[in-house]
Amino acid sequence: GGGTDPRLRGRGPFSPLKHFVVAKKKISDVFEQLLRYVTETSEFVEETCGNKALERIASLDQKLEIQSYADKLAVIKEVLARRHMKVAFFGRTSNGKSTVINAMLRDRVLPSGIGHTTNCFLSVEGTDDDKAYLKTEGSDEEMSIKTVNQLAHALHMDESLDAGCLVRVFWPKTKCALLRDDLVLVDSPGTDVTSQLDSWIDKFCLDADVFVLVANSESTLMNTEKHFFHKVNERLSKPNIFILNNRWDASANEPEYMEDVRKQHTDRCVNFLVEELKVVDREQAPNRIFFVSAKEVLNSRMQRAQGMPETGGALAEGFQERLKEFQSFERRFEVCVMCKTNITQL
Ligand SMILES: Nc1nc2c(ncn2[C@@H]2O[C@H](COP(=O)(O)OP(=O)(O)O)[C@@H](O)[C@H]2O)c(=O)[nH]1
Ligand SMILES: [Mg+2]
Repeated sequence: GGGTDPRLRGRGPFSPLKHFVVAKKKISDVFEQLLRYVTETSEFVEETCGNKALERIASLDQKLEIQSYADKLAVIKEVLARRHMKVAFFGRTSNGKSTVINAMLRDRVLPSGIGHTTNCFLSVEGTDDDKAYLKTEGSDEEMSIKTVNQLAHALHMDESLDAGCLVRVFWPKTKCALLRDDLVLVDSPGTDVTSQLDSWIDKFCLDADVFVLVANSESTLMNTEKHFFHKVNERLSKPNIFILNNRWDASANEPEYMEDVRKQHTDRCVNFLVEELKVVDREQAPNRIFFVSAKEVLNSRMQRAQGMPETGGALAEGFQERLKEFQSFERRFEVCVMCKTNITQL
């Protein structure tokens, strides 16, 4: 008990992951205890085997059986401790993938913006170190990064980085609650780069637990975006997919059309998930589709972190609703991640 677990800091009061972290800790403790008990038993039986007076306590078969329990428990303990969850973000260039990830991490971790588009995949994972650094594919060298601009620069300068390679960004766990739960977030170069679709799916998607399609609410879902998820769907059974209709702040400029536009997008997205991909049923679909402004959420969270008021005055009409919608996405997302980390997967 107690609310002092550092993994719980920085979470909202209703975060399902909070409960999950506690539950996982308890499960780990139970297995830890079991393992200790079995190991002790195993050692005791080991001793008795060489002792004539005690030989009726356990046979050799029983001794081996107990040893095999200890081995199994050791594996379970390891899996419980290590299980990384991988979340992959897709969508066309400039829809706001990097901004969504930054908003979720509550920090400008990844470079975003027109000039900062990269060809490679970027993963963000937590490190217990105090510093941020990156590793490029096939190298163990840790390049330290101090700012996002430095990261963007490093990515641009490194000509050995091919399209479709992976750069791993390590970010201090102390800075982001999500990273403390061993979540790995993968940012993709954009589904408009289609030539290597199949190899991408093999390399980055087959082991992803959750997919987030970052769509642009100012335009319609593109065929390239859909095509990508059709391909993923062929390879994985019922992938967990969320659709974020990002840049929804733009709708505030045309409030008279807002409801119509929202309904149009929603119908298309529901149709895509339910009829085309068949990954969720109609009742569940609304829990997978959200209208958000990642840019606003990131800005307000950064402002708040600096002790400034959350609404910086310059925010567009309807900001609070969009913020709430982003938060409900995060809650649904956390539930989804939790359900994937199931003890039955062991
Ligand atoms: N108005 C608005 N701009 C956004 C939003 N999300 C991202 N942007 C901007 O769109 C540009 C591209 O975003 P980025 O995250 O780099 O897109 P990516 O190529 O999909 O990773 C950046 O200048 C962002 O600031 C949003 O919700 N609303
Ligand atoms: Mg990007």
